[in-house]
Amino acid sequence: MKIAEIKVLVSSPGRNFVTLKVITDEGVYGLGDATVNGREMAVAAYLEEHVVPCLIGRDPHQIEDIWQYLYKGAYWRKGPITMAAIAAVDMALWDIKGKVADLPVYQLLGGKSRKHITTYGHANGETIEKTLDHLGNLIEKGFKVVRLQCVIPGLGGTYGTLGKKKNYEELQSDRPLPPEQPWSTSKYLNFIPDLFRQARERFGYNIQLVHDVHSRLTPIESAQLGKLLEPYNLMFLEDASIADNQSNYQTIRQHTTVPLAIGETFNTIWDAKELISNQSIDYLRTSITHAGGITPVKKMANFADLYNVKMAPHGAPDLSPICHAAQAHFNIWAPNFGVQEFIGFGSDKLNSVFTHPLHFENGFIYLNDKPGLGVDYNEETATNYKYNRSYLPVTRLEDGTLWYW
Ligand code: CS2
Ligand code: MG
Repeated sequence: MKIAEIKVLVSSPGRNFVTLKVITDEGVYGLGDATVNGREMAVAAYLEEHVVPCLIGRDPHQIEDIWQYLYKGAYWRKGPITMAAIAAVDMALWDIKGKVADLPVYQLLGGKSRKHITTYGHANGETIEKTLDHLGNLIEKGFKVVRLQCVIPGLGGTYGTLGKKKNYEELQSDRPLPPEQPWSTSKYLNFIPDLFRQARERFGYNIQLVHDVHSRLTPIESAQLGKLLEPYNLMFLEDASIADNQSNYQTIRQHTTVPLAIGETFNTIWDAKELISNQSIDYLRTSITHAGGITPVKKMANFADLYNVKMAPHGAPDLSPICHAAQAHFNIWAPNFGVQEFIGFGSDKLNSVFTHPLHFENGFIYLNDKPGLGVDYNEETATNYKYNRSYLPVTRLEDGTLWYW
């Protein structure tokens, strides 16, 4: 069997996605997600110009060798664009191998370690009351874990809230240039503990809660927030601070026992090695698309398991259903799986292009037993949804200083 053709497919069914289709000379094809939100065309070009020519004629079963070729052989290693491109190839090759073996990919990884995949949903609102009403709705839907994000009074829209938009897809559609959002750490620190105090008062401690700081605090500010949130027993505090300097998390760890999660922006194990080996974190959030594919993320999970770090893959709406399917195969296998972020299966538009083997019930994702990843991509329908450049926002402090979004 040889790779005969590779297509880089860009479409925007509600938001932009980059999909790779690897087609063999025997007609079997595999699919991979190559979407980097706000930088989609950089990955598409990397694939078309620099990766595809090297793969035509290769044996698609050589997943590990092709991964090493694209990683070590690139010389200019690592980074979000390179690793998303490699990830898409890797996902597609696992898809092909599963189809040829007539087995779902999780069987090739080592089989099921659990019957279903625990998820966490997103509750957000303009006020604490509306956020907690949303939390109540998600509890009724069966979620065992929920993320709380709320507009900070005096700041207008902030990370994780929809403002006047109805859903995440609308958030991306109107970004011809990066929108600017204000930020105030003091307003945030003075407000967030009350969100969780009221959540516990209203719903008690059976529901597990998480919160995404989105990397906006300095290490000591994260430590302050962690200590303030300890009475509310969060499952984890995500992206408490930037970890370009991984020892930032040792500072946080010295001051608070709140469990820490990080990793959605990581693209190799080197972004997380010290965080894990120093036991500075509790959950690793790397996604199959952003971190190079199933092959490396499986290795990261094994390394993290040595230090009792659990996997909590990123699951935002900018990861395509192909990534979510690949993560479901990984999650059902991973011995140290923790929780999967889940924002629903998107719109009719999205589902007219992508099909996947997942269904959601009572807070859990279940995986239907189809060969490979169990996904498909309708190329004809996809042509109805043209790519439109879109950016993530940027954030400025109230004095105008550019800050982390
Ligand atoms: C967020 C993401 O889901 C999360 O935890 O951090 O929604 C993130 O903002 C987006 O993936 C950025 O594209
Ligand atoms: Mg996040």
